[in-house]
Amino acid sequence: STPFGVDLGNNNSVIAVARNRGIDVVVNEVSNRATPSVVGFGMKNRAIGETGKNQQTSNLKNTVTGLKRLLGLSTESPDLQVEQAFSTVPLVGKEGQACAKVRFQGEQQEFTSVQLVAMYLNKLKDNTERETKSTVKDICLAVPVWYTEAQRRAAADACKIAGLNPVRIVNEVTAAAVGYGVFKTDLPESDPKKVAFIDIGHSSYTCTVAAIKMGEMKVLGTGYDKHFGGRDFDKAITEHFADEFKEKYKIDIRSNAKAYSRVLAASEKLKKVLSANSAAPINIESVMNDVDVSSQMTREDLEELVQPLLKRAANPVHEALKMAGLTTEEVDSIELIGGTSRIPCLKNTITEIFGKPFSTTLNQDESIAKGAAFICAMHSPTLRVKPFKFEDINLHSVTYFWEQGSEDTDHLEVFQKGASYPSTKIITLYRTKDFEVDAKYTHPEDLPPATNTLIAKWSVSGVEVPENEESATCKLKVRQDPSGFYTIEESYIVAEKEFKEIVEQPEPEKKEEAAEGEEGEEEEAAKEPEYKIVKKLVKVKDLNVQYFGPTLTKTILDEFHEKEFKMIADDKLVAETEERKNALEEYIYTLRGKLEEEYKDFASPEEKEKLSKMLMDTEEWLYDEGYDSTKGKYVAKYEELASIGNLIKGRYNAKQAELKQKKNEKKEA
Ligand code: ATP
Ligand code: K
Ligand code: MG
Repeated sequence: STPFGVDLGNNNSVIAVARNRGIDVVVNEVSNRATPSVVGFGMKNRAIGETGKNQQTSNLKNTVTGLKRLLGLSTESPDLQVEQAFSTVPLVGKEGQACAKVRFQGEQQEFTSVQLVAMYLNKLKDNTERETKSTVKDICLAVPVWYTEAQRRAAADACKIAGLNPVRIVNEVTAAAVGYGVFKTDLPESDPKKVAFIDIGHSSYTCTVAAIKMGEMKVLGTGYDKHFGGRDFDKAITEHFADEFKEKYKIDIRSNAKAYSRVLAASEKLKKVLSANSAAPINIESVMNDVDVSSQMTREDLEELVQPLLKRAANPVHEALKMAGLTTEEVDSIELIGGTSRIPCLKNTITEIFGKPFSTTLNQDESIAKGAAFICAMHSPTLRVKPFKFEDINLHSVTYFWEQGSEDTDHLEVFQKGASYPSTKIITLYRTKDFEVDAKYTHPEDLPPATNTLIAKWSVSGVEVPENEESATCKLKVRQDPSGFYTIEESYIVAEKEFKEIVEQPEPEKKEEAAEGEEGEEEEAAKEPEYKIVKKLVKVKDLNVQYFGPTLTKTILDEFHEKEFKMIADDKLVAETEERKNALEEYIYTLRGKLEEEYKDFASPEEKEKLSKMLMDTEEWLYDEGYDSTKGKYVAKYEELASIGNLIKGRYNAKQAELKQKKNEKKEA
């Protein structure tokens, strides 16, 4: 399968693939290099990506946005309220999971955040397979650095429902930094360069500081503001105009979802214009109550409006630097990515924070997806990529707990905040029976509110105490894996075994001297090497490790997978039905036209009369009963017309061929 990297953006997503020639961004069905992160639900089918975005204003109540923010969000989380404020779809809870409530295929339905992201990923996959004419199975998915274990697991589950194999979940900015390290040709060989990467997107702001040299990258520190992005700028502008329009036109767009959403869209546009111009207009016809609104904003107005936001830009940078143990002076280079980093006052703010200008080596919009595709390729058994080593940084200390046995403690902080991952540790426990292990965040107070402090539970079974021993020595291989998941990779019992080992004889130095007199003795010693008995710990039995964590069970994954592919089949059938209907309609018009022109001498008057009537009847049917019919009926009607149409066409074509031949014969003569 083609290595596939996805930058799942809250606003739009970028996909890239790795091929022999390199890493390419894949365009979508309308040749855009980014696809709106939108899932819309209709009477019959879903509209995902571009089509969903196109239908958004006319289908606000059933168009789900903010997929990435919803993913894996618990209903207890205050962030659900934040997202509800940006969403036009009611967000509800089902068994603790955030769901969107929509009307689909004529019924009220609820879809979990994991299902929604799966729908979207499936669309991206489908698009990539079509564009690259290859199959896509393995995926490296980029997610925000602030995703918790539960959110990362939800991301992996969404991939699985979409029929994808998540070979790695990677932090977005880490993926961009990998891309930087892989493609930049002038990196130092030894003393690594310190680079600060800043990503300001639609909904969040991240600063990641990394040490990079040829073939190697290590994340040193990360800071973020989860609620700082382009959408907050849009909201500030919209709220400003909401007040202005209330005063000026006596209309309250806040009371009208559609009006508010139109002003929001216009505000985003205005914001973008202001990135390149010093002033920009806003004009919306009949925004509500038949009122047309118009106004304008200058770059200074905007800057004034977003002052409270700009003040928050420094904190994530300082946090990242603190974690990295670096000062702004020690940072060699600053890279800005993400759509919102195009805003001039934000650029100035970043420059002020560091006290130096930034570079633009990376493509603002595509570097995350490209880095992710490269990482996916690193995991591919078939594609060979340039060797590159990289390590990310752990943001939360994690402690593993067990029921105390004969060891002197019942827990151990295994992974520290600020340590690098992937990383592996071995824990030794002395057990007489099967046991359980829990992993928990060490400092719940550092976590987003409503995060479950329990990361996972494992039950380890198969423990047998070896003969002549009091307990089994159980080894646990605990790992923070490349995706950042806290795991127990394996567990096994070890026991001391005795081994006979040859004692290495030091090469006798006095060989030459001894050669004279004590020949006999020397020879005998060489023939029979000396042995010693050594005791070694060896694995004597593998134990069963069963994981219980925030993932969906196999049964539910299978159920969701099945549902998803049923919806895909429905979408496909709707698209094909529409296609056949259009084909029928078009055939009626062309055939009618030709019957009066080029075919007119090739049909008998009876045929003409019969066919004309059929064309008229079918046309009437199309606008009446056949307006909303089945694919089969459209095909049948088409074939009915074509059986006569093709007969006439055949005669016409034969005549044309005959004329052509005559012409050629004349030429030759
Ligand atoms: P996130 O990373 O937060 O999940 P995302 O990856 O979808 O979101 P990006 O694609 O990096 O976000 O950026 C989208 C944001 O950038 C939008 O809010 C958009 O309005 C903003 N944006 C794009 N172009 C410009 C511009 N020229 N000036 C100002 N803002 C812009
Ligand atoms: K994006
Ligand atoms: Mg982004």
